[in-house]
Amino acid sequence: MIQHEDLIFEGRLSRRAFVRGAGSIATLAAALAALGCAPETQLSPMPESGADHPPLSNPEEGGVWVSAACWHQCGGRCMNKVMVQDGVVIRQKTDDTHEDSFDYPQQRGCVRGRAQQQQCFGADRLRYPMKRKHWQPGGGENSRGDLRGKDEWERISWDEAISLMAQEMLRVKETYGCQAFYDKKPTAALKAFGGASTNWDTGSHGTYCLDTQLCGLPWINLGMANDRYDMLNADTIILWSANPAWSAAGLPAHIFQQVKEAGVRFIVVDPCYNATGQMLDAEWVPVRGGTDMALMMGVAYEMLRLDAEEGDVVDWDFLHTYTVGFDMKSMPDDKSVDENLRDYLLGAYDDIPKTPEWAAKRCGTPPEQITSLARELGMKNKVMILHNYAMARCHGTEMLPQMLLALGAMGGHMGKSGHACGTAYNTGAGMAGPALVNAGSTGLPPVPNPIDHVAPAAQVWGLIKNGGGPYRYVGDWLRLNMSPGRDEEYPEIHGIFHEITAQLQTGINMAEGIEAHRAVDFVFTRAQFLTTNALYSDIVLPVTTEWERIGGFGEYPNREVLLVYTQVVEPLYEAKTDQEIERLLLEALGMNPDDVYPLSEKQQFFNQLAGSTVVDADSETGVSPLLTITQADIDEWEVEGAPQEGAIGLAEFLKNGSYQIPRHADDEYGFIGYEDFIADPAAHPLSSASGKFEIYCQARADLLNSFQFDERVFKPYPVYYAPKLGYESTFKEGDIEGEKGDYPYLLFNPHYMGRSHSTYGNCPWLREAWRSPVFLNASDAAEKGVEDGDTVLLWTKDGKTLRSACVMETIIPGQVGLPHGAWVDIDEETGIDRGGADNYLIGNDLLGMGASGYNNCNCNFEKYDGESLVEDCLRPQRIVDLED
Ligand SMILES: Nc1nc2c(c(=O)[nH]1)N[C@H]1C(S)=C(S)[C@@H](COP(=O)(O)OP(=O)(O)OC[C@H]3O[C@@H](n4cnc5c(=O)[nH]c(N)nc54)[C@H](O)[C@@H]3O)O[C@H]1N2
Ligand SMILES: Nc1nc2c(c(=O)[nH]1)N[C@H]1C(S)=C(S)[C@@H](COP(=O)(O)OP(=O)(O)OC[C@H]3O[C@@H](n4cnc5c(=O)[nH]c(N)nc54)[C@H](O)[C@@H]3O)O[C@H]1N2
Ligand code: SF4
Ligand SMILES: [Mo]
Repeated sequence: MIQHEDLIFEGRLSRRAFVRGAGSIATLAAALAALGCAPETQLSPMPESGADHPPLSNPEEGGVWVSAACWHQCGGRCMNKVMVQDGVVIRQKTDDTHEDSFDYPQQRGCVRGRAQQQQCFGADRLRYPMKRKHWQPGGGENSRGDLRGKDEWERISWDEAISLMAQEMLRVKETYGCQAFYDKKPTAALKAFGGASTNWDTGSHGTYCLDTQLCGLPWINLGMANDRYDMLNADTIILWSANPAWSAAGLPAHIFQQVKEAGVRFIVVDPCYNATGQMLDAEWVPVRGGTDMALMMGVAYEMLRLDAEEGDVVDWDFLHTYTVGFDMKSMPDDKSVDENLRDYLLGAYDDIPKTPEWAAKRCGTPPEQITSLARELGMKNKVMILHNYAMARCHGTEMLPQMLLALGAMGGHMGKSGHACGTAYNTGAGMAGPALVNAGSTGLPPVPNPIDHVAPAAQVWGLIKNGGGPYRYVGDWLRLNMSPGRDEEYPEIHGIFHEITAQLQTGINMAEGIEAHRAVDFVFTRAQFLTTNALYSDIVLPVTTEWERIGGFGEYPNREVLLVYTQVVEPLYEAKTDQEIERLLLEALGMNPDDVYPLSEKQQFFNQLAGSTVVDADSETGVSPLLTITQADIDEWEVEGAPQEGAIGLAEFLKNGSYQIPRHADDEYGFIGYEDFIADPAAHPLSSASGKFEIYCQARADLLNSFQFDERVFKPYPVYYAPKLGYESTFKEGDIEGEKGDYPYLLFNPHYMGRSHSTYGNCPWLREAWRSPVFLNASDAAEKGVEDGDTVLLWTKDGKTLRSACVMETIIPGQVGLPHGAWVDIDEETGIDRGGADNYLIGNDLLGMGASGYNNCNCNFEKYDGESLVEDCLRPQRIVDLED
């Protein structure tokens, strides 16, 4: 076993060297520094003043570069290489496999990728299985659930951990059935054992999860913007609720920079002048969180007015050929009401024309900017609307996907070069089109979850805490479709498993989640650190990082590259891989692990390699094998397989760490979203009932109305309504002309550069380089006597947290930004979190049709009169050391 002291970075790696390379202040502007910079980071000692670190004479002697995973849900996918010398990582670099150019860009990593070694070798890595001292199997009083999160830990052996877990799992299954297990994402072993109850959440894509394919958009609206070269053909790109400088770091953000340099104009529509806006010198159209529906309606109204007065703004031919429901001229056959969006905008049904002034009262955007956005979107301009989903992760935005679609269609901005209306999401931001190179599959058989209890996210912790109860089943978009609502009974949950996600930290309603954890018989978690899931558990199993595994492919690389990584070090301490853990558990449960995992991890990786393909116009299937694999390779790997011919040799691919397709402007890989449909709508119908874009969509309205979470009945076309939590509720009795209420500010949770959700939230380097403050508008702060750097108490009706203030002119007044994913740190006496955890402030409001609503919560803040916060990087990590 490798010893801790051999690996720990303190003393070997200079924190200052890292910070110098990465930029040191977590302001929005610092995002610029986070984009891929110099290809190599010097990690050999660079002594702090007064420190006594002996320099290595030749740090590279005997070192080997290895392709190292960067495996999180971080929005990018980049090359990461580390130099390993005697089992220790001494250097790190990103893609230098070829020169960087627009045609053949390097896949450069971001600041988080460079901190990855603190994930693998972190001082807070879990080293051995642990049991909570007062927990005993058997349920009831034995579990002392009230002590979860406060109890002491005991080191136990793997044998003891697995046998305790198996004993409890068998007991609960026998007594209550597997429905009494809860797991947000059950793994293959748990599903094979009988499955678990779970929950759904609108998560990443907000209301785009609510079956937008019924109105003709792709599933969760993915993939129908244009190839990156086509961005150069646009006059203007509107980044609507999108901040790729943070949320798609690595190549996508770099491509946007180059498109800007080529002369394309950018606009950002956002509550703050975000890092991308600053990077691209964009025009800022400010909008309050969760009020984009009002803004879009004001813009659409202005387009109609300008078209009537000046002509050539609205593309009526486009609307009447490719969409239904904009006006009475093209209504869908299945309509249930004779109403349409145009007449609604003009005020035909409620006597309220949706003028810029009407909109501005709600969204805060100056009316003249609403008019200029309308002009910009006119049919004569080459415009791309590229959106991300923050604006749809809001209460009251169920119909937002149809409203944005209507705006795009009014200007005819789909299916043509230089025009687009689609997403700028993660690695696909600005880079739409089918993948040109793909990994193969592992060959593992799929294992379905036999339990079909899926509660809404807002309700699940309450249901667990209260021993089950009635809920409305509506399916889960992750199974590709939601389902019509029906009444169900959520079972009494006896055991919680955390296997893959950071659910207690990243799911909403954390305070009630902690109570739910304290109410069950057992909580079993596997983790790399004492995550929030682990903190409130009974048995915690140490799991390896990707650096300690045989190898793999980062999920979701951009379309032009396939990245691969290989093992960096042997498993640290007593950590085991997820599959090793599951095999042990299956065996202890009296099952045959080979039924669930018939292939070794090595064979699975080999299968993925052998099955990798690259686009090939000459082949019948359109693809051919990526890799040349010889019999000698197969013998050396000791796996099953057959030799094959491909574009690159196995060893070369693994050493290089990627296979990338060089591009050029006129190559055959260009892509324009919806091009086929626009060329011939009858031959290429969309996924809606009419085969066209449905601005009026009966099927989607019927589905959403069947959920019945809300007494509201949705019209089948976009209509503005004030959600129970949103801008209107920051006023007394929701009266936006009246006085402000108890929670007068809108809270949103930007996905933060220094973290990937909660991942890296424990990383000291990143805590220092990307401090996690609360973003406040300067005049709001001044009104409360808060200055930059002051400790601020921030609260909602559901929780309280402390953060230091980052006071900015570049955030719309009334808006408060709390970065997503910071690790909670609750003072048990006061109940105040000192960690800045977003979900500690978000409650169990099941509003509208179940949108998680992170981005239009209501909050208040004041200067904190208690003890000031210390810098997060100086706060102790959650380290459990039972050896000494
Ligand atoms: N308030 C608020 N909440 C949000 C959001 C928001 O904007 N605001 N955003 C939401 C969104 S879009 C998303 S996608 C979710 C993300 O929610 P999660 O997927 O829960 O986010 P992560 O924090 O990345 O959690 C991944 C966990 O897996 C662990 N892990 C990493 N590698 C391995 C491994 O190999 N094996 C095992 N067993 N574990 C591993 C990590 O340590 C980490 O704890 O959060 C959502 N929550
Ligand atoms: N660094 C980093 N990158 C990530 C992640 C991460 O945790 N960290 N998570 C990844 C994942 S899984 C996801 S789902 C994506 C999420 O990516 P996005 O959906 O883009 O989410 P955010 O980055 O929170 O918000 C994007 C921009 O929208 C703005 N915004 C917030 N609310 C509103 C609103 O109501 N209206 C408008 N117009 N704008 C609004 C924010 O200020 C921000 O500038 O990011 C991915 N990339
Ligand atoms: S964007 Fe993601 S994959 Fe790329 S270096 Fe950063 S954390 Fe790693
Ligand atoms: Mo996400």
